[in-house]
Amino acid sequence: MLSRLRAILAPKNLYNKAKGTGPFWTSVTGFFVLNLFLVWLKTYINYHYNFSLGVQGPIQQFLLFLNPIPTAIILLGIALYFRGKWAYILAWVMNLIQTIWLFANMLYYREFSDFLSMGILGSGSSTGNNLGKSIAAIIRPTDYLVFLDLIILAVVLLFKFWPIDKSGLQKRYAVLTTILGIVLMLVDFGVASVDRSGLLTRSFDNNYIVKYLGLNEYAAFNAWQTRNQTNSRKQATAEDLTKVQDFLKQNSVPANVFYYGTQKGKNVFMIHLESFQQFLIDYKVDGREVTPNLNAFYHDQNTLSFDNFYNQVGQGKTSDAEMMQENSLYGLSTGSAMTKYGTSNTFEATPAILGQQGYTSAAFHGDVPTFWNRNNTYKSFGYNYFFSKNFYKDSDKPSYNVGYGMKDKIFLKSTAQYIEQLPQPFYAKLITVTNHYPYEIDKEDTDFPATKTGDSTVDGYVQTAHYLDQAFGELMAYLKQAGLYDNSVFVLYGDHYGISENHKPAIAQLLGKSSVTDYDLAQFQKVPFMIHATGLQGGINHTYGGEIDMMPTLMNLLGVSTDGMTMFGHDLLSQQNQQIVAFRDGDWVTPTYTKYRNQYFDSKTGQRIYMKDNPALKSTAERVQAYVDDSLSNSDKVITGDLLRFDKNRWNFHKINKKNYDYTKADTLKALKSSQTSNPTSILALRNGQSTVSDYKTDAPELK
Ligand code: GP9
Ligand code: MN
Repeated sequence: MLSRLRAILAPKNLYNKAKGTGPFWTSVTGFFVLNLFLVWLKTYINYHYNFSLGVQGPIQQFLLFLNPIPTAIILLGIALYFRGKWAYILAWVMNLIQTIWLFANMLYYREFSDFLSMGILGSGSSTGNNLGKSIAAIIRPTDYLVFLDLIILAVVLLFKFWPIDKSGLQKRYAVLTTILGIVLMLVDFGVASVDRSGLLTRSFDNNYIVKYLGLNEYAAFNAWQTRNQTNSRKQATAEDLTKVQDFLKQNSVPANVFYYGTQKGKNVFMIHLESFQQFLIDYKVDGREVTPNLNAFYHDQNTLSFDNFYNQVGQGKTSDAEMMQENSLYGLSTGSAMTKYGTSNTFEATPAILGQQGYTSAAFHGDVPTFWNRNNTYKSFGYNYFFSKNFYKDSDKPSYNVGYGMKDKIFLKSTAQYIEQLPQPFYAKLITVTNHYPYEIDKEDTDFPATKTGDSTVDGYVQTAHYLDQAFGELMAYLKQAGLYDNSVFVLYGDHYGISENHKPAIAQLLGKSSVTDYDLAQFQKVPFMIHATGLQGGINHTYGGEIDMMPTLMNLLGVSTDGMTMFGHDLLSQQNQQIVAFRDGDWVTPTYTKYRNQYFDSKTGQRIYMKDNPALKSTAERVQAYVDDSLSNSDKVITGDLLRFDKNRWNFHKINKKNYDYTKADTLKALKSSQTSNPTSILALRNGQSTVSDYKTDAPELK
């Protein structure tokens, strides 16, 4: 049997023993061509089946077909410079390297609708464990097929079915092959640049780079971009900051005098609703409200509820939402800014600003402190305290955890012991996590019906959202009991989508539509933003905005002057708000037009509109796009150039010294304790040390 196979692959009569050469397909060149075909084939198949690149028209189709070839030629072509078995081994290894990159991106894309960046890979230690957990859940057996050829080729080579061509290729042919690869790459890039100008300079979307240039070029581009960021810090000057601030000044809007300062001095609860989308508000399954507590809160007359509020995150997901919420700076298109710049950069963040107004600040999260580099970034943001998982009793118990961290009900109940010790006024950020992909929930934690779209990653979403809602309800009941309700402002926001665009049929079913358009997908990026305070004049507010606008809106309500602050958002209560919502990839929404995936829609009707028959769209779109591009790139400059380090004496802000912050458990508990006498304004101190923890009621079965 084996010898038959061998005979078919390398028939003796075609094999020249003296020269050590056989038929073409057994030669080094033959092996190179075979690997080239295989790498192209699997990449091209996956372009169609695993990535949604939005390919339109024959030029893009052509580029998609072509773009796996140039780098494959260059990489596999390295083998041609070698002789004998090394040539075969190297070709195989080059196939393997490209396949691993393809495979990793297939999995990553399935969940995040984006490609892996060096930033994400570089943040491996801070996000790796949880990322790994998600990947295990999304892998499909057929994914491994990309390795099938490698296994077969390895067997064929190991058992010598493939006779080694010892003669090798003449050097000049190897060089010519490399040149061919480079020429094809330039052709690809040339055609791509005609179809899409500024592809690399304005690249807000990794999908574009892959669609036009290919997966390997994307990797190289991303690595180059990451290196540039290191250099751009070195090159940045104080003048760069002045330019950014001039741009911000030109686009600034005045606060709303009716609201300005009405919440001065109150505690602030910043409640981060994980993966929570706006469509969940008032949504029902089998006649039951998914989120009755949040719905009541949303419709409360003392709640300002924004119903045209969009998430604006990029690859950094939660961390981008936090970056916007705390700093009014966008995340980066190259991966989490908190992970890459959180440790080293200078920030002028909300906790630090409020800290200088007499506030105590604390962040609470039921996950490990390293995730998204929070343990370092929060110091740069000026958080006095960071209570992460290890601050909570039994937090490692398996039954207390699901998905990415502690179950919300247990987590929020466990925060009470620390909240009651915070000197007032305080700024407390509570980051929930149970409503996180893949939306797992233990049976005993829910009696809520799953949806029946048949998409297993979607159907649990309403159950975990319902659980989050109950946890929120319990927290609010406690805060009322503990006397913290009336003197606090509650800010609630959803950080980003819960259901990615990869689940279109399920999304259509959830929305009760036969199919979804790109306009629907843009709408699907809406998340809740609510501000509630006793006595606040509330109502449903239709102003268009996004996460970037949270900080200025809050600052004005608290009566903290925003003059001189480097913020890219605008107060959503300002009557002169321009209402331009920028997405991280350069798309945008305004009350009139929506640009999504390079298509334009009427924001009110969802009708697709075309520039050629609509001059009004053309002029507006140009103006809006220019603003969006400037806004994103100026924000990027602030982060990549670490420009706030130059912000000297421009306004009344004192820089944070990260060394003054310490989140170890022992020191945190000590500091909290001594604050009870040095600044006795906490609920606990005001009650002469009588704890409120027993006021916290939860129906969490794990705590029974
Ligand atoms: C983990 C949590 C999840 O700590 O904040 O982050 P995400 O995956 O949503 O970006
Ligand atoms: Mn999140």
